[in-house]
This record gives sequence, structure tokens and C-alpha cells, in this order.
Amino acid sequence: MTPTITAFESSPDRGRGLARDMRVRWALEEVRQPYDVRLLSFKEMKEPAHLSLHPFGQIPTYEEGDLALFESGAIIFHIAQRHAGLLPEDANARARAITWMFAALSTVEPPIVDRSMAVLFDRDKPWHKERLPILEDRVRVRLGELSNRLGGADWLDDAFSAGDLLMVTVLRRLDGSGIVEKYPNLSAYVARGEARPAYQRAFDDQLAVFTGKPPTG
Ligand code: GTB
Repeated sequence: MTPTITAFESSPDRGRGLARDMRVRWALEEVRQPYDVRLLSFKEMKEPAHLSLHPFGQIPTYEEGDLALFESGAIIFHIAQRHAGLLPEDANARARAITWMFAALSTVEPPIVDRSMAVLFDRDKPWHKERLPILEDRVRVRLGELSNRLGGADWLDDAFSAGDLLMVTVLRRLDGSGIVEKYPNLSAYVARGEARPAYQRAFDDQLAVFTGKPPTG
């Protein structure tokens, strides 16, 4: 059964792949699962039809037969459980990859989101100039720790996994800030993720929503 996901009809990032449907698209491309996309306006996201799928009126959601999911992490975990390619077979390696999924979402993503919310929505606040460096320091602390752990490895735990997929999309949220570039191994790690053919197919598909042009590949 072909799953359907939801995404922004008009993404504020203008097709840079920063919204969280990108990670779901990427996961589906990694496992070669075709999918449909239902695009939503900001108004539609807060209407009863969508709220019945997503209690917080957000994207992405995932529908497959009578299963409806929200929360990008849960959706990716579901995809990774159903298909080979995103989580290792070995039980311990699988547990470690799942640990990295949680680390990406609950330890690394929050300070990055706090920073990007401040940049997007709080620029006019009187405390913005003082607060932004504090938020950026918190991001740097996490990135420094992550950089130390990654060292010279290609991926966080041996082979590419759903943990890397989430971590790369989380780090991409700093796109344009110049912060990731201060950690050359993290920059190279993000570039390795972005170079994966599945990532590129997912990126082209979300960009096509913005440009109106069909993906080329
Ligand atoms: N924890 C949830 C998950 O992981 O699925 C968070 C979902 C979420 O925040 N969804 C956002 C949303 O629907 C879109 S991704 N927001 C609308 C709302 O809350 O009303 C966040 C996002 C949006 C835009 C950009 N951008 O333009 O750069 C980047 C990230």
C-alpha cells in the first residue's frame, strides 16, 4: 500500500528542504518505498480534517491503510522497522542506531530549533541581541560534543542508519548560519548525507513543490 505524507503547500524555506517532511521523504527514498504527498496550506493544517491526524496541526503526517502517524521521529522509526536499510540487523547495533535517533531529536535538535525560532520570530524583540549569542553558544556546545564523538568516522555508528538520517536533517537546520562549518568533520558529515542518491531524490521532489517544475531525475 502506498503511504501518503503531508508537507507544506508553500514552505517558508522556499524549497531548501529544511521542513520536517524532508526527513520522511529521505527515509522513504532510502528504502525505495514510493509515496504520495498531500500538500497543505497553513489554514488547512489547523482544520479538523488534519487535526484528526495530527493533534498539533503540523506536518509531516504519514498514512498507510488504517495507520495514521505524526511526529517525524516515530514515522522514520516505523519506516525503518518495516523495511531493510535504515537500521542494522544486529540487535546491539540496532539499539545504538535507535539511540542516535533519540539523540538527534531530543539532545541536538532542541537548541538548534531554539536558535532558529529566535532568528525567525524574535528579531524585533528588545532582548534579541543579547539572547542570540546565548542560544548560539548552546548550539556550539552540542556541536562540539557531537564533533568529538564523530571524529574521523563517516557515520555515527559504523554504517549509515536512521540515526544519521535524522542527525543530518537536524544539522541542516543551521544552513546559512555558518555554525556547522566551524566543525569540518560535521560539515563533511552533512555533505556525505546530502550526497546520498536517496537524499537527492527527496530534495528534488520537495523543491519541485516550490518551483512547480517536475523533478528531473
Ligand atoms: N516534533 C514534530 C515532528 O518532528 O514531526 C515537529 C513538527 C513541526 O514542527 N512541524 C512544522 C509545522 O508544521 C514544520 S517543520 N509547523 C507549522 C505549525 O506548527 O503551525 C519546522 C520547520 C518549518 C519551516 C522551516 N523553514 O522554513 O526553514 C524549517 C522547519
